[in-house]
Amino acid sequence: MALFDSARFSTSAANIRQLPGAGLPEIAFAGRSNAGKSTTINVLTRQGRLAFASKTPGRTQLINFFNLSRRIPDTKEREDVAFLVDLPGYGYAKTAPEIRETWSALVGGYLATRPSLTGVVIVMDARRPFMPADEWLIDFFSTKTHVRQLWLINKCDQIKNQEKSKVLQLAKKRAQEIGDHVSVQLFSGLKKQGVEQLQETLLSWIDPEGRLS
Ligand SMILES: Nc1nc2c(ncn2[C@@H]2O[C@H](COP(=O)(O)OP(=O)(O)O)[C@@H](O)[C@H]2O)c(=O)[nH]1
Ligand SMILES: [Mg+2]
Repeated sequence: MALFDSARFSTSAANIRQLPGAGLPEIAFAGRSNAGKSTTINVLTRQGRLAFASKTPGRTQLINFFNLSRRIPDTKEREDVAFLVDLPGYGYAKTAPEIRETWSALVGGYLATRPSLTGVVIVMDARRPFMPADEWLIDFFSTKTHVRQLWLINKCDQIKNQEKSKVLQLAKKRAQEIGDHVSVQLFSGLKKQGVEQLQETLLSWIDPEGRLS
């Protein structure tokens, strides 16, 4: 989808005061360090190095904003329509206490107070989905029905087909119990599986009335 190809790095924030002014819809990518958030953004936008997929877990302690834009009809100008937001990962055992504190002030502060937050993609490793920190996030948003959730079960190339359908079925049942604002899908950033489904879901969040296409 052209909208996602338009993604460009916009800005970074190391603390809550550096966050850009809220306005256009924002889709945040949350999850444990190393779950594949950055890879997912790269695959979604078809840009190999947009959100640098670091091999060193827990290293990126910045919130990175990427703008999505479209051409204004009948002009050569472009306008921003939404942002993808790559959040620093949580719950990595080696993380030093001071980094943890910075993390909760920054990510916790962003997630709890951002008025333009349209949806959260919770990226999980299919081999160990729904870890305590994921559950915390799911819980936090469960009654906030204006914020959509997508549980992205990533690295599904690492599990057998039988396991895949089991994980998906269980997760779907839970999502339904929470409400219509929660959806779930299997994904592999490595094998680029589930990319179209991801794009469709995110587009429906940004543009529920189909005005952009
Ligand atoms: N097997 C497999 N590895 C993946 C997949 N997605 C990401 N990875 C790897 O997992 C590691 C962490 O990915 P990254 O995107 O940096 O995770 P982040 O910390 O959540 O941003 C990297 O070595 C990626 O190559 C996937 O779908 N399958
Ligand atoms: Mg990352």
